[in-house]
Amino acid sequence: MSTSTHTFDVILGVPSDCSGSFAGCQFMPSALRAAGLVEAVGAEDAGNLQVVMADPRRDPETGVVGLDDLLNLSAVVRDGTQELLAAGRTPLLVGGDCTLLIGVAAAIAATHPNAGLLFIDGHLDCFDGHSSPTGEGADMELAVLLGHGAQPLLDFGARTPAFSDDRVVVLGPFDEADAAALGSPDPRQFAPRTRIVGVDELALNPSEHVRSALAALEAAADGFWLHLDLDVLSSDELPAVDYPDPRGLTFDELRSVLRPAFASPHLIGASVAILNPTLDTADGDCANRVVELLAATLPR
Ligand SMILES: [Mn+2]
Repeated sequence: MSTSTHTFDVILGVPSDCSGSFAGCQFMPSALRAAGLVEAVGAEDAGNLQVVMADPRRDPETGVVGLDDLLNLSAVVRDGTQELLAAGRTPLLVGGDCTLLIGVAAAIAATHPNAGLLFIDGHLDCFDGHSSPTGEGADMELAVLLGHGAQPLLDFGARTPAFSDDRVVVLGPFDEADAAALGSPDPRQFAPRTRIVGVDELALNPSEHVRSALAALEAAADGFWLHLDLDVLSSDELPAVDYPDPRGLTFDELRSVLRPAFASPHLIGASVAILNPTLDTADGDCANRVVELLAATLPR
């Protein structure tokens, strides 16, 4: 296949599942490789980090599931990412789940201290350990990066907040009202300059919203990391996710968001998370669609 691209030069798997019960996301890196990820991205495959979330219990102090495992995982992700960023590489991290961002943010603080974050997700991920219905780290990592949440997770970072709020743009959440009803803190309270474009608004003009997100990041930050939680897609488009919801984007809309972001000269790296291959078809339809999405949106 002559489809290689040069946006990313190395792929690193982070086979985590933050439920601590091996619910399936830990298979995402191997499922995407089987679907042709490495060839489609045209990057070196650096294999998987050695991470495991094996404790499904909520920490009694913080309410966070598998807190010690999550801290260990974050250190491994930080070290692995920092080594690549410090060497001038442009990595694509493949989760796993969104908790990988806690380690990524610590690596960015060390190597690109003024960088920002383009966070594309169907959920706000701004619960804390107590308000989260599940206690899973992937319910709360964005709040942690913005300086709100369980103290051990905040203390893990080299600085709090990991990202200044004017350097964070959130695209695609459809759960703002649901999250608020469940007691999720509104990130505008502790990170008022965070730009949040909900899915309905985003879907009206994805190209224009990503253009303005990239302009805001360029003005406020020196480079940016892109994080893509695949549950920003409607579950009609990509059903193999842990919390399926039809309210998300179409593939066509998401391609419009990703293309300019992947083409930006300010991109320092990216992560993609939340495909559960145990919920996919035997032929890996969803894994194939995710690889096609990347192949269709990376510049070549
Ligand atoms: Mn997420």
